Amino acid sequence: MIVRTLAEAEQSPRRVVSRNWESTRLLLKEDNMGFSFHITTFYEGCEQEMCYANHLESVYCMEGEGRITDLATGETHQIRPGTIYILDKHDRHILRADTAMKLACVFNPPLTGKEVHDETGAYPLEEETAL
Ligand code: 9YT
Repeated sequence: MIVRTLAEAEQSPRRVVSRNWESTRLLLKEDNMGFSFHITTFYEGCEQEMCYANHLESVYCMEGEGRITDLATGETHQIRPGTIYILDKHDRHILRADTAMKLACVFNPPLTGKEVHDETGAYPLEEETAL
């Protein structure tokens, strides 16, 4: 069994800070669960294009409001607490945070913890990542 707290993980390298967001990776590949689990904050006003070509991702909104645009269809969906979006087709999308949004994210395969978005908005798989 593994027990940890967000507060302690935030004080460790599991917390990564990017330009538009920060994320604490509570579960990573090294934990051997087959998925990773993250608490991610997208900062107010930010707009980020992403396409996880190598991963499936589910994102549950706990706090804040924003919008997600599916770039395949042009459709935009409102995101608010209680909404989950599920990128089951490696969907290329833009996330906009109208207020700071606190999100719980699950990735399959799990992230290793070293990932930052590449130029396509994806996270390369470990094998493809030059360290
Ligand atoms: C909402 C979203 O795409 N989150 C991605 C996870 C986060 N950026 C992380 O932990 O890398």
